[in-house]
Amino acid sequence: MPTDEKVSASHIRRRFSAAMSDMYRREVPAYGVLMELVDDVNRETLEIDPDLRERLEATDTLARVSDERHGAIRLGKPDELAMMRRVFAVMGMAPVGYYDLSEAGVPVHATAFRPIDGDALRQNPFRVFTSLLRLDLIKDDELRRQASEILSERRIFTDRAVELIGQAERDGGLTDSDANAFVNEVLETFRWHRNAQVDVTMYHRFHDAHRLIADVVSFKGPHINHLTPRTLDIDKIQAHMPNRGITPKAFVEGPPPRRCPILLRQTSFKALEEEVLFRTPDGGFQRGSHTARFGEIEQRGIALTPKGRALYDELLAETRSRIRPAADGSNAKEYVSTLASVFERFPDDWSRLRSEGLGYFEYSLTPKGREHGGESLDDLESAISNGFVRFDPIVYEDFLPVSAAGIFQSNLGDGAQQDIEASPSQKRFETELGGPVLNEFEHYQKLEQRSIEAIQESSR
Ligand code: OOG
Ligand code: NI
Repeated sequence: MPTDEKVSASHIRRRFSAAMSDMYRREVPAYGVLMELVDDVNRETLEIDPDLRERLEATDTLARVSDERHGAIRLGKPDELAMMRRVFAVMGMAPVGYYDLSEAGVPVHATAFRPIDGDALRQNPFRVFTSLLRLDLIKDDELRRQASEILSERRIFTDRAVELIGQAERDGGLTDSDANAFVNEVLETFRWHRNAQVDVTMYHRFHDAHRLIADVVSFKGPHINHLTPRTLDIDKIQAHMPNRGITPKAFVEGPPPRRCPILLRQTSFKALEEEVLFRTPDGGFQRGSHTARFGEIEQRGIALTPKGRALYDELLAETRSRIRPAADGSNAKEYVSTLASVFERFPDDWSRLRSEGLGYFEYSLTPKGREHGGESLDDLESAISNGFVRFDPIVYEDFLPVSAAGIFQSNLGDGAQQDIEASPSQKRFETELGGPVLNEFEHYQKLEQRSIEAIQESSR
């Protein structure tokens, strides 16, 4: 094999995802425990639910589940975001969706970098929720100036990483050995650094303005703050976590338990109180602590159409107007039962979700449809009722802003929510990113449409 042959972007992504998982397992032991629990529960779930197994096999997505995870980082300045876009591009990950978390009291906006086409997702669906701190939301002028000065001096990428990114862009990819070097260099950016770049007084001033500002500005880089495996039964995981010494947050974020899962359900736990070393005026260091990293678990369901999403948002808002989940978890039981009763209005079978246009589906020929040949399949509905065509839910590959805010809050501490003012600024985010984010609804729509066209073409 010639040595200048390039490996695929998906290959680099798979390697990076595995390397991150190894690093996180070493740094955060609870993550390893969670991975074992997830493996056990996924195996059991597939044993007792042959329909689910059949569906995952038919859509060729069974293999990816056990290897599936997402991570999250918080960046401090626009040039970090722009470079991160280039890093992820080398791994075949593009920015999808815009999340304005300021509406939920968290001073960041965000996107998710992830693979987008079906093949790449099947090979490895690794994604990273990437937020950018909104310094403009710091009200105190002096504090804002100090934060921006500290950030302006930091370099979160190694020189070699930047070189390899440029090389990959120029040459249209990386060779096997350069891909290895790239993964190792980029891993440095995500690693935890115990030495803070501020003193303890400054840390507390940032912390008092917003805990998230302290987490981003006080450290040398955007440490990966969680890595989330995908489970096929989140309620079982939530129930079993305490048996393995892990205490989850009080309730699962997102929709209630259902027969037909929609969107995304997530729960998290505090993983570590880190020992950190703050600077001292004499050039030395002083011990302190910081909670940066946590654990999370998620279950994914069908991607909803704008109509389905509007219904989801409406029912979630109605639930929250009746009962606001308390930060300390004290009313979690009532919240969960209110959520379940309000969501009774959301249809819970695949046929109705489809006929009411609430979710996106992938259509494919059944064995009977493949044999039948000749006849036109242009009338999709009769092809379905004749058993020639089947439909399967398209998995939601993205995130939910209200859930994300709940995850942020639960891990920043149980204190009262800190107030900041909201303002939507997708345009500015895209300028800083260096390109537009993909609209997730248009993308799911396209996937559905393509599956229909493929069937129709095959019958011509
Ligand atoms: C990101 C929180 C969002 C999710 O799964 O919704 C997130 C963060 O805490 O930095 O990861
Ligand atoms: Ni997450």
